[in-house]
Amino acid sequence: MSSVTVNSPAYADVVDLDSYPIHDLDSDRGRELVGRCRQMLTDEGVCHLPGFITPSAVAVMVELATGLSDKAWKSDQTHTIYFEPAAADVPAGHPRARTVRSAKHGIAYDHIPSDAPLRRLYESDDLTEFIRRVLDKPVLYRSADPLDALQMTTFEPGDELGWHFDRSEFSVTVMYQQADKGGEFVYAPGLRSDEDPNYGGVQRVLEGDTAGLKVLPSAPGTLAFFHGHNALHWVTPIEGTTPRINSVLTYGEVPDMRLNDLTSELFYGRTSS
Ligand SMILES: O=C(O)CCC(=O)C(=O)O
Ligand SMILES: [Fe+2]
Repeated sequence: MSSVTVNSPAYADVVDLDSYPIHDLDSDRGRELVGRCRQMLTDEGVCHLPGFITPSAVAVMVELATGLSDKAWKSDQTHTIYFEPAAADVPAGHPRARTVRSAKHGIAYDHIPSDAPLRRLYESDDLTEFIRRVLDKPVLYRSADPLDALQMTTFEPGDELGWHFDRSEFSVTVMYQQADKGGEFVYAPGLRSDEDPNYGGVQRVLEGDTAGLKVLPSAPGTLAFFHGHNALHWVTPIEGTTPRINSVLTYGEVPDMRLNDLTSELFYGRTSS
């Protein structure tokens, strides 16, 4: 009798592979999944996949983040929405002159145990390939940064991320725990384009106009892709007592992507070199 050995991926307990067959991307179901994600990204600038991470893996990550809280680096800074120095040669209230506040607690990659569910998933080539296909990139690499490649962020009560446009073209996040209140990811899809900075529209949002804003559904276990370069977004201040906990998964189109020392000091309190 012949036997067939089915190799189970190292992340088989981490991803709901029935709904999200990232181990089998060339199958009909795999192709359908990638197609659906690309369509969502094109239509909405975001793609959110609820229940991507299994509840048991989510629970382990929450426990890990809680146990590592004394290793989390608290950053609290003001910056412009463009992460550039505030402009002095524009009228008061202009988006280039305004500053916002961002406060969060970052747990570096090297504190996350190598058998942690999200590390096993992040370090698999299957996930990188799934993300590459959804983003339609010719090549995609995991970040080479020992602190930033896969981190966990805890947003404690009072923490927030001020309005900003990401410097990078896209981001990939996984949600583990939502706050009781606040901690919502609010965004303005397509508010600017590479051709048009739309300062008037940006100023209106900064002054409190909520027309056109959306909230990203972020139940625990959701994996999200987000084009944050042209969509202004913020994470609203955390209220209540439960921290918001998530991970950002970092990728690049070059193999040796790392943070510069200044950014590393800011977000992790140290450099990796
Ligand atoms: O925490 C989030 O959901 C988004 C984080 C974000 O916008 C960023 O890191 O630039
Ligand atoms: Fe962002």
